[in-house]
Amino acid sequence: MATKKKTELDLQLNKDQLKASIVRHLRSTLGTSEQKASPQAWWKATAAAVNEQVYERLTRTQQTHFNKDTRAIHYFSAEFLMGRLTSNNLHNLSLYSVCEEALRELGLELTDLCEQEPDMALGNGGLGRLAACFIDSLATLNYPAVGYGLHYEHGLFRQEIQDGRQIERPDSWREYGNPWEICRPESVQEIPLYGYVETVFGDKGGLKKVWHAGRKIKGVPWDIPVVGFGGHTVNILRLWESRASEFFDWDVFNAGGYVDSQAEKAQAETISKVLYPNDETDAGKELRLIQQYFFCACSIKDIMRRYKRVHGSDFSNFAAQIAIQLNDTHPTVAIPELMRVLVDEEDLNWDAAWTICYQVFSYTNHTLLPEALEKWSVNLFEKVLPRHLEIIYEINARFLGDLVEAKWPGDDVIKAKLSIIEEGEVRKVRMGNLCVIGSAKVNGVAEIHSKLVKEDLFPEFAALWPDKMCNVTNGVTPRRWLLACNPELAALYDEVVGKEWPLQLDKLRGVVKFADDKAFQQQFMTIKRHNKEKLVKVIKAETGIEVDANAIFDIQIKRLHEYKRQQLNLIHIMALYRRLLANPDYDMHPRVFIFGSKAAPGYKLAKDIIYAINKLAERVNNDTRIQGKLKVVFMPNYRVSLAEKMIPAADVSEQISTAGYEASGTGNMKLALNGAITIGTLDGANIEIVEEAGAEHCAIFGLNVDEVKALKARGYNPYDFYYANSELKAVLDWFDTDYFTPGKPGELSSIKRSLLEGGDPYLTLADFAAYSEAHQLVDSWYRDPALWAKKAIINSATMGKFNSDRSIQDYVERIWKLERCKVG
Ligand code: GL7
Repeated sequence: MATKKKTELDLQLNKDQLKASIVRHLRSTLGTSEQKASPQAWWKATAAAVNEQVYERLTRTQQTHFNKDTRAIHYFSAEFLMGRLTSNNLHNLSLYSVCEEALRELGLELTDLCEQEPDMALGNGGLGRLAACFIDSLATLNYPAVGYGLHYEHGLFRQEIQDGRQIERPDSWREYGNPWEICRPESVQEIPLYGYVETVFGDKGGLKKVWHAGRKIKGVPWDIPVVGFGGHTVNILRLWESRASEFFDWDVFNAGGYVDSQAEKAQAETISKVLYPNDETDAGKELRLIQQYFFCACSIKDIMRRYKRVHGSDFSNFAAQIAIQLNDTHPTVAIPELMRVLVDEEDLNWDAAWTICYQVFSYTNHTLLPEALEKWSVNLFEKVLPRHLEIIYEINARFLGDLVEAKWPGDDVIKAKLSIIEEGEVRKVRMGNLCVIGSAKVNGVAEIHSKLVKEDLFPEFAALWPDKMCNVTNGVTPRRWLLACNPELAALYDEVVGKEWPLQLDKLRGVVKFADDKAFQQQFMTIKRHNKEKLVKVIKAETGIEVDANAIFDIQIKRLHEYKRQQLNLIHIMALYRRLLANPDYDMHPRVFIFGSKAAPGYKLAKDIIYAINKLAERVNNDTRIQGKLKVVFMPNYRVSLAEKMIPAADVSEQISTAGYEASGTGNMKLALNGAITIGTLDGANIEIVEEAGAEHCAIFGLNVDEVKALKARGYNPYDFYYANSELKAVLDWFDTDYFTPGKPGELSSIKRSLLEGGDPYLTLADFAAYSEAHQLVDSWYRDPALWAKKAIINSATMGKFNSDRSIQDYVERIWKLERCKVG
């Protein structure tokens, strides 16, 4: 105890020390002075001062893990949507208020300095943000873990809105330097690509495969320290940047082809240039396959290097030491890569190598959408990764020949379905099948989703391996998504349930007994009010739109996709507008509908929906006839740091996907945790949110998964709903006029067409009437302030299950079998 205290004291800075450190860094690291320093320089000096603490703990963590030779989880993900790190790191080191005071004495506001930090937007949406929450939880729970991914030079595009339309601009998150990353040239790797495979005689007799690469790429690792809450464990997120390797550079250069060598160099460096902006779809592009292979191969080499440092070439401990989680199918190529390294480079026989592989990997499925299950053409694979294609054929032959044949003798239909290779005009490698075959465990991300993975997506695999499929419901880190983003509510919870809730979110259940308490309700709603007032200012600054904090703030924030049904929200707002125009006394509490959403650049209809929301906003917000009862706001460039401002201010959370399509959702958890009431379908994690909060405290509407399936099976005809509901018909017909786009009729017609001629694949019209009723119910609840406060409090207080620490603990128990490792 005495020694523990000493180490903590050693590390804990006081205000004066931190202040001195910031000023010292301002001068010695940033080369400026208190008089001249820009806010940007002050932010970097602050980060440098914090890093002194971070690095000390990082070193201790690495030494402890090395000395104890611990088993570790390696989280492979093409995306880590980290957002900003300053406030997060300060909170996790318990330095936030110390830093706030130190800066105040220097005449600076910490919250202003935090605004200097660009978001690290190395992800598209939920999948990437989940990876970021998970590495936070792993460090917090003191598990040895490494995140592995790509060091994209440009993260997700910056969205500008011009005349209502989305314009994509490059994101340059590290243009002026990023204080949180450390380059590690000592751990550079070289990665082969292209070329051909030769069969030779091995040293020990027998045949051996040698892959002669056509090109080699250098992988440079950048480490982002991941500070656990409490500051004990600091793990790393290791991101690989591609560079031209000397291997080909010099060859071409010496042959006199300097310009060609420059072209190859540019191509090599293109690999980690930019994040693909497609959410839930696969571009099928060569560069994307190369990106995936590049970061997986670098990471496997890195794991090997570390393993061999201790165990040499004895691989008998490999599976006991190493667990690798594949975040979706994007890193699947790691499976044949590990086989290649073990068989071709380490000379293990196939069976020994496969036994290791099979135990090391597990796979998380994040979506049922067919367009997101990656398939690569065999030709492309053969060109880029010729040896891997051979290995995949071998895995497949053994799987079909042994396991499938034993279970379903002579059944070629099942074989065709389970094969890693899809036959057809263009033969394809099915990465989903490879993942399932090569993994010890396969999990979905919410109860209903995991059930559908088992029953609809991979039923034969589930029959073959009944224990392989499991569920781990997603979660979010309460440090970022309550403690840091909603400081007033966090302080209230500290008072009422004690300060342990950021680690034990279930403790918030202790708040439920105050849900009817008038004084508590008032405190809770005053905080909500303050958060709304702050958002009012942000909205004004970002869009020029004036909104009233007395209105209901109804928020839909997520990627734009037809299955998420922003178009349902849109047509409902149009219906409300019509009701108000038809009857100025139409009885409704004033509402502000707020959207935040990026569309994939090539997703035309999604972009049209953004345009329609903006055109509707222009019309509605400037129409004095409706007396300010309705406002529509589209917040440009939705990103993590904007989410942190919007979520605490939400009254209503829109979670309205077609049942069966949203694997989990995580925004739904963040909004409810901050006291928003969910309007939602019985989809993804909404189902579990309702279970926790109680059905009476959520506004659930629409078709459930079985009803969606049944309606589709019967044959859904959107015209049935169009003709049967005169309001719906009028709203859809409005899209063909120039009411929202003066002088340009038809500019919004694509939306109507998709909902009628297009067959409305996501059943928007089928759910419209129920959705409209749910809104009326929410409106009636809001007019009773005590009732509303109670529901909001209960929602927030019952979200303990959705702590990402709980998700990680589930992964540990069901899949990873890790031990915690206390760092002194
Ligand atoms: C997603 C799911 O759509 C989303 O529902 C889930 O919460 C998230 C994390 O598990 O994963 N799948 C996916 O491909 N993307 C997601 O956000 C991009």
